[in-house]
Amino acid sequence: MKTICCVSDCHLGYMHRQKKERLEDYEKAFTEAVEKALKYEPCLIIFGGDLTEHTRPDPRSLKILIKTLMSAAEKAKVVVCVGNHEIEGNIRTAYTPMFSELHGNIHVLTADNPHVYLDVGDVKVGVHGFQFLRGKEAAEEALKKVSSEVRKASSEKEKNILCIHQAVEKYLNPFEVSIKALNEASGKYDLILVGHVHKHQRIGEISVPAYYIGSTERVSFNEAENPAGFLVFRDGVFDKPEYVEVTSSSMRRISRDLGTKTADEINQEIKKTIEENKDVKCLQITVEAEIAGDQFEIIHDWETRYPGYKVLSVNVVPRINNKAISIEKAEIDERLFDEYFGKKDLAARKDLKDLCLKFYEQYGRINP
Ligand SMILES: [Mn+2]
Repeated sequence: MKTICCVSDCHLGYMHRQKKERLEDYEKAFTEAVEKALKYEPCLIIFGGDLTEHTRPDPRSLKILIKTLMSAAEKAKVVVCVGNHEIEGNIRTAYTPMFSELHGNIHVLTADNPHVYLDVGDVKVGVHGFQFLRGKEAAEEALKKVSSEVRKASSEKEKNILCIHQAVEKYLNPFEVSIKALNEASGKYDLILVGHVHKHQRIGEISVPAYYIGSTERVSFNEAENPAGFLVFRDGVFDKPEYVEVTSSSMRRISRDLGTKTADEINQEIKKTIEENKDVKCLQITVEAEIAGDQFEIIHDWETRYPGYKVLSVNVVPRINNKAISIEKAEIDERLFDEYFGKKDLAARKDLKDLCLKFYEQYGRINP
């Protein structure tokens, strides 16, 4: 048996942090993963779901997806699992099952059509699975039913692979598939592939080789430390896959406690951190500090100041000491509005101040 490649969670069409610049990252990572996968001359490419971010993908993402799947299908058998991002209410609202119509080599796994048997060289490979199912009961029942229909491989010339897109116990909470349920099903399979959790990892609790395939590009700063890539199984060996990285936008998250600092000192610290990390494309800085003096001076428009980043997210979390909690009672009057507008550099905006004052008079007073 030749090589099998697995690609998952590409999230085409995702606009991370509303940044248009991020759209191309998901596109590039997806096309690069498939192009690189094809260089391994695989007999089979398995897609683990969530290929698109939205249930109704934008035309550009859909075009790229169709084009890429069609070109892959010219060179290999293609099996596609349907992820939660591709389904709105139920499987009828998903576009993904239609991809079966595109090419004789493309098979989409759904609960209505959960088995495909492929002649791969001299080996018959059964790929089994179903679309993402919400809820533990539905997912475990489908797993049980689908697995009961699988005939366990009786020789080296037969292999069975399960491919699902679900949260497995211990890997994500809430989960739909328990370790127990997956282990009970695992006897029928030689390999279990799962999409949904974006970090590539082996699901070590299962008695056969089982893996989260992993995503091709990160969708959140929580994934900053994850590699981005796809999986390659060579020569029918399932317990030692190769993880091939693809180009992704480098990401880093930095978290610091600055103790007690003035707004100016906090700004300087943030500026230094931003300038020290220009080697990454996506940077998140979280700074916790007890702010001495005025908070108004804290800078918020770092993204406009440093346009070289694709995403630059700076959060200042003020830590409140007990002293600060004893709130000074202040009378809200025009003088206070003047002070606020002065500190915000908006003294010239008398119109805005008057409007705020008017709204306060109209809606804000507790005792009119
Ligand atoms: Mn998912």
